Amino acid sequence: MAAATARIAPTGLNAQTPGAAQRYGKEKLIVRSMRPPDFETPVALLDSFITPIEHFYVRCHMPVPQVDAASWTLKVGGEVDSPLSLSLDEIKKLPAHTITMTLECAGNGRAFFEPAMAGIQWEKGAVGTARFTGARMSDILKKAGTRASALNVEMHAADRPMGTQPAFVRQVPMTKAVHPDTIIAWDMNGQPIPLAHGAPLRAIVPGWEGAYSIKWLNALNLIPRDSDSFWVATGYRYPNRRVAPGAAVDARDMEPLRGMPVKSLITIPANGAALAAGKINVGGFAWAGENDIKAVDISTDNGATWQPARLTGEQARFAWRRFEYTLNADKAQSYLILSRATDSLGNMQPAVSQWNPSGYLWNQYDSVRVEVKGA
Ligand SMILES: Nc1nc2c(c(=O)[nH]1)N[C@H]1C(S)=C(S)[C@@H](COP(=O)(O)O)O[C@H]1N2
Ligand SMILES: [Mo]
Repeated sequence: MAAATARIAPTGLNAQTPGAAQRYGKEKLIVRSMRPPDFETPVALLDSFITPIEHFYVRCHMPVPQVDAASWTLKVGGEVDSPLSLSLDEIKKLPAHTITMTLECAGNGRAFFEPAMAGIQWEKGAVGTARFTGARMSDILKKAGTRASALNVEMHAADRPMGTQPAFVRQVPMTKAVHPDTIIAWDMNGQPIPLAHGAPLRAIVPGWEGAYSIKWLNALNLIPRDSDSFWVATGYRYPNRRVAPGAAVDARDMEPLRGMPVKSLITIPANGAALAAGKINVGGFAWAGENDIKAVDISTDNGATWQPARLTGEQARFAWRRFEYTLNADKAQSYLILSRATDSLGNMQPAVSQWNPSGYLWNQYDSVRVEVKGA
């Protein structure tokens, strides 16, 4: 667990590149990469159920494209009876559906794995919760007439690869594509989706890792097989068995990521805080992809004993749940506060995350250390 608390004041590239996140209105975020823009939310700014857009993390594999909403089209083709090209206005005429979703990058927490691997060194803040409004993907597919032969929906986007990078094409299996909560969104937190978050249209595939929620979406291609896109065939895969940290894993033993594992994040107090002895409010969020949160427990004795936290606030199927705990810190000493969530299927956060070659799904107990001073 030491790795999770070692980095007390994450700064990313901010010191070298002051204002790098300004053009996206993301001044308060940690710059992990400038080009393409990859910005992480400091944990202190995740202390609200809905993450305001200016605090919402940004993950881009390639530069943000130029978009024109007025001439935008979403093409639907492949295994359909009538291929379509829909304008934004036509899509907005379909029944609107709002989903409150916790979006998290599969690589959130990558920086804590030992041995380290290549990739954006996300710590705890490549996650946020927003309300997305859009049309159901199933309504759009129905318009085109889905054929029985369709197995997956390939999603294409307007961002263009850098150098030899393959285009960002992903697929979602038909069953998830037609789920009533899978939408094609034009609105985020009550405003048109901002450019960095995929304007004018993005897929929202709730409960699954963030890379399914394709930004700048411009085509759905129904296919009778698995996509041969690099980002499906090779990327976003996880070993089907436990492997030793640093081990090479055969490509045949790698399976696609789908839902997200149970996880918690302590948003108050801040790691490293100096506090007066007495009652300390501990709070944060817990989430588990498609599953609900059943319990969050807190330990202040390195995991020997656990006390239940209160689950409070709004409940939404694919969103994180607030937890609160009152710690009676009557001793002047150092406290390591651990949080451990359990989901509706009984899955519990592990004490140690399973290492994997791409550094995905880091979900071990969260921890913050605070120094309590006598009165
Ligand atoms: N077209 C496109 N869509 C994309 C990406 C991308 O690089 N290009 N990044 C994905 C990844 S890896 C994540 S985690 C989420 C991040 O969404 P956000 O930037 O709105 O937070 O978008 C996904 N959608
Ligand atoms: Mo991601």
